[in-house]
Amino acid sequence: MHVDRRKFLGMAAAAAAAARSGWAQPAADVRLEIAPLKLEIAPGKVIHTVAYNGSVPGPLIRWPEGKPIAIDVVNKTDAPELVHWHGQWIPSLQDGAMEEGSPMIAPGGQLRYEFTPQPAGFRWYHTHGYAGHDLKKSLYSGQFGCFYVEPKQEPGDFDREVFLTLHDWNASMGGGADASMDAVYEYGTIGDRMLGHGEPVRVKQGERVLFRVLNASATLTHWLALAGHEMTVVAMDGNAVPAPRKVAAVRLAPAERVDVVVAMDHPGVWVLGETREDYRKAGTGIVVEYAGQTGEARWQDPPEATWDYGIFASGLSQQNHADTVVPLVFKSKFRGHGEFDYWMINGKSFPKTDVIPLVAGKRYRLAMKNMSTDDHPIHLHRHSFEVTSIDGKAMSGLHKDVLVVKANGTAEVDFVASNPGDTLFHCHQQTHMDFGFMMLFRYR
Ligand SMILES: [Cu+2]
Repeated sequence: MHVDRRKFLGMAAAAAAAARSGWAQPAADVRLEIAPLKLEIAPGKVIHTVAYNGSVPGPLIRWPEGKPIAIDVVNKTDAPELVHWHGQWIPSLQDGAMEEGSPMIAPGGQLRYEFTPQPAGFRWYHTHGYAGHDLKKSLYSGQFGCFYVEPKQEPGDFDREVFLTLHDWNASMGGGADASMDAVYEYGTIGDRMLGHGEPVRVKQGERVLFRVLNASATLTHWLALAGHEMTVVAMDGNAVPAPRKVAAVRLAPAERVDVVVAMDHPGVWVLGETREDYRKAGTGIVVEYAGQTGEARWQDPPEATWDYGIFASGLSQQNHADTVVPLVFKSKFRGHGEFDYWMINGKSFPKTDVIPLVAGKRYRLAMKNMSTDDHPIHLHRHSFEVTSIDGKAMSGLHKDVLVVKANGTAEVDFVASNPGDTLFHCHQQTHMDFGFMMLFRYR
């Protein structure tokens, strides 16, 4: 279903008229309050951050596909804010990205977002503010939450559903292997606690548990495994994959989601955590405890893990033809020791990147070439795309809204211009998006 722009504007005008005349608006379906929070992630370890409704993650929003929702957001911080509804096909002004024209919410102010959640699946919401050198702001903070858009019919081949969010805390600038700088962190959490300091996920033998996992880190890619178990990947970025596969570990770049099903067939107390020991020690993990089992949570290294999106895709047979190919070349500009690099798309940094005009209804192919030594989890707003090739290998049927384009690699994704309005494209790595790695598509 396409969004009717006139209808949307009409609703906004009616709301404005109501406000002027002093009528009370009907209560919103959801209310989010953005406010400072002291978050204790382990005894004595307190993070000073900003979050939604005093919790990390913010409240799970679960809402039927196609049913309009009204969400009031109140900003109780001293900086302008906004909320982006990641992965949803909604109008630019409701999308929560200032680059697309969505309004900011002034300190002390309030804004009602109104849209019709779609498509069904695991989406999320988060601030889309600028952090720059302030590594406490935007996605370095606790401003994120899960948004599950319920399909009309839930396949539901599982007994228990668990949402997990990964986040990294207390960022500072640090040196990478080369001379370039990036964010480094003191702690990691799944949910609001470090490994060993929160409530375990409690399961029973014989259950099939569906984990919906979001990497809400501002900059880090995480690898995750459940000791003693394999996981079947059934969806990526909330969309069912054509070829569900069993894997020993999953890789999640910033903003990516996976839905994995685990057959609980190995009783014990286990660690579901980062595959790398230093990250587990920093806190990235959670305990999974079978009923009736006690003792110290156990970890086992999974076999050497690799990540290949292609194994979850279909072959070539259903591949569509794109009307227009848009070449995008990613490069960095080293700015000296102790400073973040600048990022360029086709030789230009945002806001000087070209605005690319689209024609509604056409199918576009983004042909991306990463000429840098960093991976880039690229994200397209307000649309989903189909991955059509990675490093020259063609594929079809894999629908996502974030895709890692590997260092010195290539990738192609197709999308149909089916949701008119300004559409932001950017790297979801905060130090990249804040330093030039953004551009806009525009169509009416
Ligand atoms: Cu990037």
